[in-house]
Amino acid sequence: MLNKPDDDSESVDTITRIVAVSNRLPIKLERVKEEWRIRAGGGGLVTAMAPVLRNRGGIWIGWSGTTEEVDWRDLLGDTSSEIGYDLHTVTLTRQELEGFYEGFSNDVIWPMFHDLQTRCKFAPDYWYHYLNVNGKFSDAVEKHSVESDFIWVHDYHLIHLAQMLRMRNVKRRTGFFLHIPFPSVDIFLKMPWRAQILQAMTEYDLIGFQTLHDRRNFIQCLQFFIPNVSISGRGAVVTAQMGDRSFRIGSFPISIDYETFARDAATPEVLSHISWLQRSMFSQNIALGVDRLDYTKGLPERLHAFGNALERYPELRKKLTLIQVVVPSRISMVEYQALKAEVEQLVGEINGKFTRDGWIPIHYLFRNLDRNELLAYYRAARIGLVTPLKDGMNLVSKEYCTCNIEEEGVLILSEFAGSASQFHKYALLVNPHDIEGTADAIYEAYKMPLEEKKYRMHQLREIVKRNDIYKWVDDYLQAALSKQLNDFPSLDEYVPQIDVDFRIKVDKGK
Ligand code: GDG
Repeated sequence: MLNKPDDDSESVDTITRIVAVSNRLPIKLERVKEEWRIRAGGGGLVTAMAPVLRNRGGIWIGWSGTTEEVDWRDLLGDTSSEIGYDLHTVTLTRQELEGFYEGFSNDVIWPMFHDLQTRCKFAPDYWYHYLNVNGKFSDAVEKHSVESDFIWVHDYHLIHLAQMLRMRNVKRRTGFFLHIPFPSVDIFLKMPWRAQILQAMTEYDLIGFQTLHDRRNFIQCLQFFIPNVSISGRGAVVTAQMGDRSFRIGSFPISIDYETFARDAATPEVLSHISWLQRSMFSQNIALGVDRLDYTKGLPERLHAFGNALERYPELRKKLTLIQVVVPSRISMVEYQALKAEVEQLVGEINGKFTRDGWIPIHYLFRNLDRNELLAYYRAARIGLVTPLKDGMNLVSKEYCTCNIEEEGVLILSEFAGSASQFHKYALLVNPHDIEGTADAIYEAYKMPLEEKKYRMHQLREIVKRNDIYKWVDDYLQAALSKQLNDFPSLDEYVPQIDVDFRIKVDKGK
């Protein structure tokens, strides 16, 4: 059972509604000439949260994705009624966005928590913007939620939310989930605002991490900074006691909707895409990388490893083609532009060196794929190359295995991806910094007997199937509230999720 909270906030038994809070709302906004278009967003978090929120009176609070001043009320009202839960926006100015999002979130916490502290820009201004915007989010939570709600805050942009609520005496039960890794104490010590960040995390009733490793790092930091903390319990969720306050700390590896991915990968549309792919490729053997443009994903290291494999194992030439999909991300930031240039230069060098007789070693795509295209690549690829320098979990590794329905693919996985804690026995684990070691793994995967490939891939797919996104939600809610997904009452009849496409005229007066 859950420890009784030390304040008099709502008992867990009476909580019937979830309020999800994340930096971005689960919608995609597009301005097309004089119109705003809103589409329901995709992605793991939306898939995971939608069943908890939809038709259960749930709420999602987040930034709309634009700094333009738009009156969202009508439009979001319509969208809410279609998707089955309410959306509320937090508006941000350009300056706030730069300081809070691009600055503190993405230039301090993101590199620091991925062990890349030399990339951090510790600008004092960022910190004040971060606190200020967390304050804005807590205003929105106070305004739109009631005491019997459970406030589920997602990710590193909003670490201070529970603390701000408590400071304003807004009584809510709160949970936090960190989607990215948590660093070791030696790295965390470098953070100028380390004590404040740590203290703010302890203000939640439940803090969730992706892996036991992240949870251990966090607990070690707590014990370093807060001498009177004691930890009790065993298993995935333990209890921390600090004076008369207690809270829980757990590990909850996030996942994907296995059934939907596996089903969609088997459709005729995906199959026809695969035949097109195989006709247009010189070689039948595809190695695949799918990553957001980010320096944590190990893109240059992977390209070096592929080039090294072609160099040292000539039999791979004309036989193995790498398709590298890079999804544009944070492209306004200088370091991301530099990374793009580096990746493109490397692709050019490797292709320039090894291209022969119509075979091009690396097919490089810098864009978003549509879903069927992505699933076709996953299903067709004989090698999945997932080699981040550090990753909270990495959903691509899970999607690749799930969609590889012929079970003839091999997953090459970085030991620094969170998913390695679940996949270590059946993937080929590599240190992404070890160029020759990764090149050897590519060759090993290429040469692996079919029987062994099938055995390994089957085991990997079983792991994802048993630990899907619904189990993740259930485990988190169980730890937070001793409830499961089905315990949240449905207010209405089930309404299937609709891919909404709303339009709103741009008000030129604003
Ligand atoms: C953060 C953490 C953690 C990619 N390309 C396309 C596309 N995608 C989708 C994939 C996948 C998602 O993007 C990427 O998720 P990851 O988990 O791999 O990475 P991050 O974006 O860094 O996510 C990470 C995650 O949060 C969840 O907690 O696992 O560690 O860093 O779902 O499918 N989707 C489409 N076209 C593409 O071209 N449609």
